[in-house]
Amino acid sequence: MIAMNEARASDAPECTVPGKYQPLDPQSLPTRLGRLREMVALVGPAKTWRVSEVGDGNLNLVFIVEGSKGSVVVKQALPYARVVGESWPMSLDRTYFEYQALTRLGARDPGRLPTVHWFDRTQAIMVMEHLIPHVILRKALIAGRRLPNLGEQLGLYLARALFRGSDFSMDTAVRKADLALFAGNVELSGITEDLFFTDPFHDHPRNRCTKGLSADAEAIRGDRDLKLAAVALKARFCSSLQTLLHGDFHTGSVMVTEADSRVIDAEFAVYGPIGFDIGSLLGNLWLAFFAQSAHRETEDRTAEYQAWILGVITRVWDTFTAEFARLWREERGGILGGRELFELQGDAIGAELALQAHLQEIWQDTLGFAGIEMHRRVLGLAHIPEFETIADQALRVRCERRALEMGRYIAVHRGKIANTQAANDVAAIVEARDCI
Ligand code: SR1
Ligand code: MG
Repeated sequence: MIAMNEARASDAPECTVPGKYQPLDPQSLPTRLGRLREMVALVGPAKTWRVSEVGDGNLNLVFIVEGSKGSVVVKQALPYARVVGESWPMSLDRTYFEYQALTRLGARDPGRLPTVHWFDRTQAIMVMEHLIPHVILRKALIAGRRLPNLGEQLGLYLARALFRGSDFSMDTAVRKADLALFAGNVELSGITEDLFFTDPFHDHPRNRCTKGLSADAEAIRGDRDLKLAAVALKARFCSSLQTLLHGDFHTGSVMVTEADSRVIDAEFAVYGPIGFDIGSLLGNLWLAFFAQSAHRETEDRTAEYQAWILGVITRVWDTFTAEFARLWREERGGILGGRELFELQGDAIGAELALQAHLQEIWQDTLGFAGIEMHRRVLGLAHIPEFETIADQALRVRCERRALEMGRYIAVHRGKIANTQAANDVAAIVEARDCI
């Protein structure tokens, strides 16, 4: 890491536009960042730069800057939500929270997040490592690529980041200060509270769905058991502040090669329940599962690739639990360490039972959050390319309806589904139903 200094912009004001925030564009970027020594060291002289804007997310500008020495990513927040436009104003502070989160999550599982080279709070700019030849995991799942290390790497990341950011690990004073810091990320937490847990279950103008699904959406708004699950899970998200979450850990927040998986886009970071990040990821993997019949050429290929996705889900969870258990045994400390009650009294079994109780609770939360994620990606504002790229509307409706059916089942029955095998069986049964 070269530098991460909020004061840097005022030390060297000629490096950026002094004073007021201004959005970058490919033409102005070399002039505005061309004298920044971190940029020159990594990319080369500004006259050699080629700049392209590649952001395809819902919120920010993302530029790739290539030059004679190398390349970097420059990410900048806009003062509004890109997906909607200027009618949805947003503060620029999300870059500050993302910078703080990337630093912490990166230290908890070294090598799994991009290096941050430079950060400017006023301009809401981060200069980061350009991950090449990585692609967004969603795109790899649409293309049907098999990634042999994916499940293990993401399971390890989840265990390390979520355990080491929790009261099982952190020093009390640091943890409380951090809790206060990320409590300030109110705008983005508010988006999750509304878009994830509430919008899909009532008639909100932000919502949209595929034409043939309007009746399904209406039925969901009248589904009391599902809405009870949604409000209970929202309460857990808001009140169970177990760890520092990535906060938006879907398959668009992971970049992959055959060998490597990297975690990006942590601007939604906030303290919340451990199962939230895991559920977001597994929910998106199940969504990818239900989209496959539209993206593979034959039924056999669909079934083979779907089996691979279900295997990844099992691998993520098994790796997560094994690593979480190792950290529990070897690193446990902090406010909730509790060794005085168990190991220090010679009661190793008690410590294992406490671990199992936590894992059980995390699994139940994981299923619940996955089920809600599967609803909001079909009925809410933020949809996913796995479904949006299906040109045949009738087929898209079938895929999305199956996702809703599974999402409902695992959210409502989250206390009764024993393990990933049972959850994957639900996916397979729903996929096989031809009345849908
Ligand atoms: C207005 S932001 C909509 C969604 O995009 C982000 O990626 C988050 O998932 C958020 O819910
Ligand atoms: Mg994002």
